[in-house]
Amino acid sequence: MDVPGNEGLLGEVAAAEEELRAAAARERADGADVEAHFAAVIAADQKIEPRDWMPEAYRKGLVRQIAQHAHSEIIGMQPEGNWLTRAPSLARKAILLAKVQDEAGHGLYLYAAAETLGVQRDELYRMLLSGRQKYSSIFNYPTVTWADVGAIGWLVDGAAIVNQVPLCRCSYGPYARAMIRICKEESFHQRQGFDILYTLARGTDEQRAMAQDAVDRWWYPSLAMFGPPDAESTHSARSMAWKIKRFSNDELRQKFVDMTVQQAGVLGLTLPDDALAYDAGSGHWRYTAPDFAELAEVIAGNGPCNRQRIDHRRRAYDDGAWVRESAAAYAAKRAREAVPA
Ligand code: BYC
Repeated sequence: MDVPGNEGLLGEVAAAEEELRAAAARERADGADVEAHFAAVIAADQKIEPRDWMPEAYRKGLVRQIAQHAHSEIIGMQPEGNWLTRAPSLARKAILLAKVQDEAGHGLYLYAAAETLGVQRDELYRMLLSGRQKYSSIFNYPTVTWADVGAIGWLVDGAAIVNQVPLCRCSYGPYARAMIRICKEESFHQRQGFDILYTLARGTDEQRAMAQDAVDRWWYPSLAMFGPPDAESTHSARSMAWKIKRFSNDELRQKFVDMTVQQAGVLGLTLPDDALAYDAGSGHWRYTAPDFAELAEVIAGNGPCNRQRIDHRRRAYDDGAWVRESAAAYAAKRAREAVPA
């Protein structure tokens, strides 16, 4: 039975749909206009939305970066997940559990953002599992002691924040919106890592040594997270022109060093770099660059834990097949029921 008074509504919806189609057709018909519109939106620091025309290279570049980012969040659950059953107290366990679950959530926001660009999540998973898409180098290092959980929180999440806060102003709306939520959560993550190291650094000699050892091992891989030096970065120039990236790899790396040196002082731990020196002229800390040949090796799949991380992910994907099949069968059933015979 029709709901009285609703008669005109469907007509309005149909008219609106018609208008949308016409608008889309106009955009497609007038290529010059849409390119100018895209350029104007970027120049005015406004957002490109999924409905807008965009150059194919912009779309592909975003899919590449957002997918790589999403994969990093999901794979990034493994090194810390390794310590969930061995956290030193119930409180530490609850905090770590919340953090690891947050990473899953970040992955989901990002896969959803990527899907607005016309790719399917399942397609992206398969690209990850077949090695066609990458994830951050940092998650290919092992977490051998509890202090590594602290070092990841402090250094890895610290680097992530420096890298990701500018992405909240990325020119692509869905990515920028996802990054706002992610960054708020990352700042809690960094604080939990800092708190673990702060406690260990004030504990027994053994605990202090464990904290220092973790910082020694995670420092250079954290610096490498920012990517190759600017001169060797293949995507930076275009990505910055399109306001996807707002700062270059080296600019962000420097910002991270400047921030972290001060924090190390508060922790009472040292960073493993004898060349660290404050340069009053530039107002920055001079530092030793990470080993970029090692970064290239890790990205190529030859880091200490690459095989283990992907094998784990493949198992999880295969083990979850029944869930995907059930969800798809349920959705198909609901769709059949919704269509009157
Ligand atoms: N690891 O031209 P470039 C997190 C690749 S999640 C692996 O400078 P671009 C967290 C790069 O993809 C951390 N690959 O690239 C999660 C490119 O290869 P392709 C992830 C790297 O895109 C859980 C090639 O090298 N964060 O923090 O301009 C727990 C040339 O590089 C890496 C993001 O994904 C690397 N480190 O700049 C805790 C943030 N560096 O794609 C923490 C978003 C470079 O041509 N992404 N490559 O095969 C970005 O900001 C940028 O993509 C990057 C690289 C700065 C990473």
